Amino acid sequence: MTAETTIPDAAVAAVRDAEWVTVFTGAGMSAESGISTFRDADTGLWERFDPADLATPQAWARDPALVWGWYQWRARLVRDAEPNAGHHALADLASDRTVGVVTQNVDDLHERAGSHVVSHLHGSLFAPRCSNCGTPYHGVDADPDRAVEELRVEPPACPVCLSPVRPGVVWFGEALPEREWTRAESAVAGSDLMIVVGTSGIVYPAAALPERAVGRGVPVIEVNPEPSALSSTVTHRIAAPAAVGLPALLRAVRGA
Ligand code: BV8
Ligand code: ZN
Repeated sequence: MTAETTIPDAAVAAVRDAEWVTVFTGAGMSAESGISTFRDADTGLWERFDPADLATPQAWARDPALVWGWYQWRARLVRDAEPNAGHHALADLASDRTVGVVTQNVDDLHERAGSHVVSHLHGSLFAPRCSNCGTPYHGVDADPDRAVEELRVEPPACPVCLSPVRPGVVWFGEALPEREWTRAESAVAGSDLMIVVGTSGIVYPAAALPERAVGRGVPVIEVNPEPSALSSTVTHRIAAPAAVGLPALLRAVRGA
């Protein structure tokens, strides 16, 4: 992407006028931090680890060590990664307006860049809990740095009821945590601009949030190098990667 990323003037004006921005992000937000997305053909996580095998309650029931090992491996990749210029631009955007991040991502890169994350719709790699009694698990054996090379790692046992500890993420077929979903709905209902970054817009009910913003007459700006399932719905598109498009948008808003 060349230095002169095309930023529509109307998108710059929409950010300048906004007092409360909801930023809705997906896996593409973390791609330039070296974290694979789910559906990009060449690097997509899907290609190496079939979602039907792993990101479901059925996989967990069938082979908890394989599922636990995969999430521990992913947690270590995130721990070894850094927020990218896109994460930092979003944190900077909040210096002169209210910005709340609603993310589908299970990494902590927004937080590490300094953003206020209103909602982790699909949970977090860093919040393991008991698969039976739900007690949060803080044992040192859940430390991603302890993840071993091979994929299969036996999950720890809950100290309260001895059931296996599971990843703190939302699997396909599982309901989103009530609190996270309600906080995301409130953010979308109250904000006067939405910026959508790095999502293919095919995972529901999360993907319904930009549609709700448009339905409220709120401008929606999409930052994605490729068209997505949301592209026909959004108000403005910035066809650029997050770490290029978001800093360029911020520079344009600041009149740089
Ligand atoms: C549920 C955590 C019901 C785990 C994830 C209709 C209504 C409701 C549900 C459904 C429905 N239709 C189908 C369903 C079921 C399902 C679903 O939506 N399936 C899809 C595949 C069709 N939904 C569910 O199962 C949800 N639960 O509905 O429960 C229920 C209700 C009551 C009681 C019981 C049950 C739960 C979904 C949550 C699944 N968990 N993650 C884990 O991480 O392992 S979803 C997973 O996909 C990630 O969270 C990821 O974020 C998310 C979405 O993918 P994207 O983020 O968009 O990433 P993707 O790779 O697809 O796209 C990347 C994009 O980035 C691309 O556009 C690319 O161009 C762009 N990009 C690339 N590089 C860059 C970039 N952009 C910017 N910069 C770059 N550098
Ligand atoms: Zn327990």
